[in-house]
Amino acid sequence: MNGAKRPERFISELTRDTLALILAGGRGSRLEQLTLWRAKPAVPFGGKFRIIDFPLSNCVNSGIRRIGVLTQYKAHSLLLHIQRGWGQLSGQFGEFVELLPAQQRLETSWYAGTADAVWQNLDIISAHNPEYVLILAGDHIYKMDYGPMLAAHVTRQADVTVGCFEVPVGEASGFGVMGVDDELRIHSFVEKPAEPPPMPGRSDVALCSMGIYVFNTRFLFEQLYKDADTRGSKHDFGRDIIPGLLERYRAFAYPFVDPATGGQAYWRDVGTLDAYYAANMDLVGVTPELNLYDTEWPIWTLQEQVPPAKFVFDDDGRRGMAVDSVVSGGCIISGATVRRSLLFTNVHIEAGAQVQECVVLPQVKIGEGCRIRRAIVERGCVIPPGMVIGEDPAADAQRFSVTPGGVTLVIPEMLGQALHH
Ligand code: ADQ
Ligand code: ADP
Repeated sequence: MNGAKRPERFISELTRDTLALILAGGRGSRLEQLTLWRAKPAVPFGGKFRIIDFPLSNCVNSGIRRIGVLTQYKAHSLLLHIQRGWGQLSGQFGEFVELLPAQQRLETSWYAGTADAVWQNLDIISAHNPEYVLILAGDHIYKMDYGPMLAAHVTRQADVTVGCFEVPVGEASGFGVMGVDDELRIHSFVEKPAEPPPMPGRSDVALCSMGIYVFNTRFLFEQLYKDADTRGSKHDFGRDIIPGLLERYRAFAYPFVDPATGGQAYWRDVGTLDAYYAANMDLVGVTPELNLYDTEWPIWTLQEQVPPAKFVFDDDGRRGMAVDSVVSGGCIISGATVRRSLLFTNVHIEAGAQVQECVVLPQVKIGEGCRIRRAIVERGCVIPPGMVIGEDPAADAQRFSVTPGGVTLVIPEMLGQALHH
């Protein structure tokens, strides 16, 4: 192993020898109307990003610059974002983000499970000839250096390494739950168990899979060939591949901890509208858990050509202002007040409007005198003057969609507006 000879280059040689595959093709319907026409990884997040920018940035910042994105359902918006925003990794110096849509080849069909999605791209993976394949989900929000995970994988002589973190037992049934020995070797793995087994000596937490995996390439191929021939397999990493290899092969867990504190790191699967809303709202605080201003670990995205945000008095001398808020480029706030909100690109808010605790996606217009609180406003909505949202849940439920947590989701169709963008 090269690491023994040149320790200072150990990790960078591993990352250079790795191909990342980002799975971005699941149906992901729990974000409801936000995923009506776009895949979950393409959903806007954090004022100017898309969810997929997080795993993509993690790869680039980790030094993994060969990346395939496996797309399937409702991929148009995602494809445009990646082509426009990530096209600069265009093959020069061997770096690329390659789009791998389903149904590209004869005799294959739509991707069945996650393993099938990778299986259908075996020839493309082979052509790149990586030593390791890092499999990631396109819909998780976190900042992670994959280098140390690769290093742990190689040092332990693992066949596969699974990223993991601790989850309260009551919330663990949505995950793959594993049992490990003192060396972190995985001895059991159950996908989404109804009764998640807790960690030994810690009855309140379960050790869960993040759905991210490092494989030795040859080993991955062997497992995928075997799985393709297995009757009854759903061709899914969590359901079939990982549980099926534990007995004979070396599978290890890699705990995702915050390198600064040694404690659990920030990781979110913004699976529901309430979780999506909470994760966005978190960012308007003074010191959010997820720091987007960290120059050590920038989150890269499509930089749209927009003018700076602008705040002006209206004709009646009312001040246009935003406090405790994130305001993106192209926004104009004219004699309106914005509090504890995120405004994505090109949001215009007219005189006298009050916007509080809202997540406002790009290209929205909020008319004069509107009062809106605790809402997610979808891209392209034009809120007519004087409309009140978020003050009367029963009335809102008639016109809009209200989450169990009491957040109102507004999309153009609910306002009687044609598709717009
Ligand atoms: P889930 O999140 O339920 O569990 P899944 O629905 O398979 O896993 O999605 C994983 C990723 O793959 C998502 O990014 C999704 O978009 C994508 N995907 C799903 N089906 C796809 C397909 N056919 N083609 C391409 N992409 C596809 C997984 C693991 C659990 C783990 C959780 C952590 O199975 O063990 O605990 O992730 O969130
Ligand atoms: P977004 O940034 O919100 O993902 P884009 O401007 O990137 O939207 O558009 C991506 C593609 O998504 C568009 O070309 C269009 O095909 C589709 N699209 C945009 N808005 C809608 C909509 N309201 N309903 C259906 N498809 C839409």
